[in-house]
Amino acid sequence: MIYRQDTIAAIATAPGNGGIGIIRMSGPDAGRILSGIFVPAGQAENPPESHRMVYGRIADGEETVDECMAVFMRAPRSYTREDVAEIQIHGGSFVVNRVLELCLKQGARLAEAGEFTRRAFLNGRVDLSRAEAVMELINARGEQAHKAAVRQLSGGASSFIHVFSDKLADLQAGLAACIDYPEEISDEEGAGALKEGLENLVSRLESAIDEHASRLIHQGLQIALIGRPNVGKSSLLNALLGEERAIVTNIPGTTRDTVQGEMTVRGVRVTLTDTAGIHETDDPVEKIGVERSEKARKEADASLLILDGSEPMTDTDRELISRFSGKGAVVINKTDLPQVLREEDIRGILPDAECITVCANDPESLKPLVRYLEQFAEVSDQLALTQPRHLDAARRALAHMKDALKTLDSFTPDVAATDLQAAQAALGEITGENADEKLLDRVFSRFCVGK
Ligand SMILES: Nc1nc2c(ncn2[C@@H]2O[C@H](COP(=O)(O)OP(=O)(O)OP(=O)(O)O)[C@@H](O)[C@H]2O)c(=O)[nH]1
Ligand SMILES: [Mg+2]
Repeated sequence: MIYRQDTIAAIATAPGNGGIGIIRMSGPDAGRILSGIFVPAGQAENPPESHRMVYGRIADGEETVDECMAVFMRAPRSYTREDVAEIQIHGGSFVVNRVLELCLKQGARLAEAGEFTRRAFLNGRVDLSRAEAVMELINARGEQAHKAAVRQLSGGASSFIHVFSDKLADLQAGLAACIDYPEEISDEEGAGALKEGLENLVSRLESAIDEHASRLIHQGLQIALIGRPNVGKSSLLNALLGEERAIVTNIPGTTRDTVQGEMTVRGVRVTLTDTAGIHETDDPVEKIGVERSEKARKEADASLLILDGSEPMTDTDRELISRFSGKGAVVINKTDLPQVLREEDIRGILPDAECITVCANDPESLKPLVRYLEQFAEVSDQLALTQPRHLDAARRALAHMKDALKTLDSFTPDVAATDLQAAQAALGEITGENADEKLLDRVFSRFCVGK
């Protein structure tokens, strides 16, 4: 594995102006470079004593570039397990870039995306799944995503994989015994015990691969609001979001394109898509809008078919109800007005329809609808594997284990042994025990520079 032992530097804070900007360096020359540009106030050592924040200034020759706080962390007690220096200056983008340039001039190399964390991994401070959790935590956009990242960062995925792969190793040892001592262990006897153990592991791994939960955590829930024009789709979107996101008028056809907004339900990010009212039209713009409504409905995890409770059912309503497939509920809106639409009429067309009544003008009336959405947002907070990359590796491991089960049936233990080896290798990709340069490039390219 290529590991360049040079000193890297990067801006660790987000681009743009901010209260504080941080420049970070890691590598054998971090201390030397820091002392080349840092002038501590008073009599402090330079580079400063390890793990001590020291006030001073950054100087370019005689010129003062900024006031700063600097800290030097001697290896191995640092994020990367190398010598690390961090400089906190005022967070203007010009000054931050200027200090970075000074570090580069003194011999540092500009870090690549995720290179600090990659070094932490290569130096054995964290395994791959914990290294990835750093980025998951930075990218978390909801409570559930945050919780999953913290679990992963504290070793949730790693310990699950370690325990699991130890059990798999026990089975591999048993299998090796069957292969090596065929006269002592009969095929039926050996394969029988192994099969039971393997079936057990297969079902454990199967329940750990929860695609739906992983999608909820990483992409959130997609909900489409559909219906004919003027039933109150945009009003409902605004009411759920608690803001005037979409234009609402009493003119049918107000919404011509999809409009999205985000809310949080049970810590899961929910994207609501308001759509153009579905109706027969020759208007080319409206036609595209209607097509987009259909697309939003198909792509959503669930849809809400909105009806106007104060009006009799129209042909379009009837058609939409009869075509309403997949997950979702029929929402009867405008309950503040005299009601002419009856739930029985809806169930006459769609017997199992889940009907919810609301008034978009009354936030209190939305509670049953929000409770309905909550059932789609349930995520166990015990999940060990939540990241798509981990699920992909676990799925491959599972497939190899199932292949091994089949080959055990046909008493070919040596083939099963190869399958179990492949399963172990796939699991090793999760923790990084089995990670090549390409895999690491793929993982760390998702990181930001400076992390
Ligand atoms: N009384 C009453 N009026 C409502 C309610 N919800 C929406 N409206 C009114 O119904 C009209 C249409 O509302 P919109 O939210 O624009 O309807 P839409 O389904 O988005 O319509 P299009 O964008 O044309 O497809 C507006 O005049 C709203 O004020 C409600 O719960 N009660
Ligand atoms: Mg609308």
